[in-house]
Amino acid sequence: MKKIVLSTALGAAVAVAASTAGAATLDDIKAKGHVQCGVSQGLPGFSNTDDKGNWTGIDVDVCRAVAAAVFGDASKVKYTPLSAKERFTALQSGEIDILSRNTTWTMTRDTTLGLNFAGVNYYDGQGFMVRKDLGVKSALELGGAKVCTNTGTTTELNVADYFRANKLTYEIVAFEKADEVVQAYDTGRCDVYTTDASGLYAQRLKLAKPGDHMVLPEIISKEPLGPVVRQGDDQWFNLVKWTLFAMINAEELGVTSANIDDMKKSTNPAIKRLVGVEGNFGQNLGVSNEWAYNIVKQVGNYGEIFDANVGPKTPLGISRGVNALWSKGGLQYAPPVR
Ligand SMILES: N[C@@H](CCC(=O)N[C@@H](CS)C(=O)NCC(=O)O)C(=O)O
Repeated sequence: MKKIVLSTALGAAVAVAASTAGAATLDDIKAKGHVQCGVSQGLPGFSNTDDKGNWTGIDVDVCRAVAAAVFGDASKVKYTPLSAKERFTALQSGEIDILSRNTTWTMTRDTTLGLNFAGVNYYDGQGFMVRKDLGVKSALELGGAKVCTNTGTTTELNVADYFRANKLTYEIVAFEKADEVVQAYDTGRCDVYTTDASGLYAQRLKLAKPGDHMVLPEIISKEPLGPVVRQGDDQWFNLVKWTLFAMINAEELGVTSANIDDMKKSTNPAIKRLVGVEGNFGQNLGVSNEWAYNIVKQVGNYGEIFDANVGPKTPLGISRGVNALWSKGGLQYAPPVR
């Protein structure tokens, strides 16, 4: 990371992390030619490598969209797989430019880590998975259970709150690596696997017999997941934030990767601004006015990205639910491009 050298009153030079002094992350990224993106170590639908070793997922698509906005080329991304525990340090130290790793926006993370959450690309909540033959139909029947989970996550605190509030005892079995949690649960070291509900659907695919397991109906927390950047660089923060907004606005306006070339001829002013034929919206972000055109053309609008990675036709099979657009009864809402 770039260091800024300040002179102190005593004349000694101190190096200050550029992140806290308004570092030009966008300039650094343009100079090195790629976006360095922190992702998970493998969570299907969110960030996971396919059989050719390519990263795919809804979180990966945020990184690709950012690269499309900056370079007009969604492939200019390098990935750093990170455990839950490692992720914030990697961003703080400048090892990565953006963290896009099923990370919950909480007040503590937002206010004490020197980081900013740029939005929410997936509204989630914590759930529980059990073996069907355990015979349990509700989380309220889990008193005395051994509960498997990941360290360094919001999950541990939520589970403690939930069991305490419901006067249930439990024993936590926690691991740093997600695959260790999956294996421990699959081999019967615990009765319950708890994490974000989307994570349960994703990790269930890795179990020896996915059909032998069920997700219980209770959702015990709010887990708004989204991309994170360092504090102190508003230009970069704006770029990541508006990349997300562009994908949501595109869906709302009916602009897709398939029709965006025709949409360039649209007479709708909101579409004209989004696709860059009117206004200087890209320039104001420090990139080309084709920024949103490139995002949608190369990566897709929010709905396309959701459907391709986690939607009903994927192995995860998740319906839009609260992740539907606000105009369709969901929570996904973006301020206008104008
Ligand atoms: N959203 C929660 C949980 C995130 C988390 O780390 N979940 C685990 C379980 S789904 C995970 O990502 N595993 C995949 C990995 O570590 O690569 C948080 O931000 O703390």
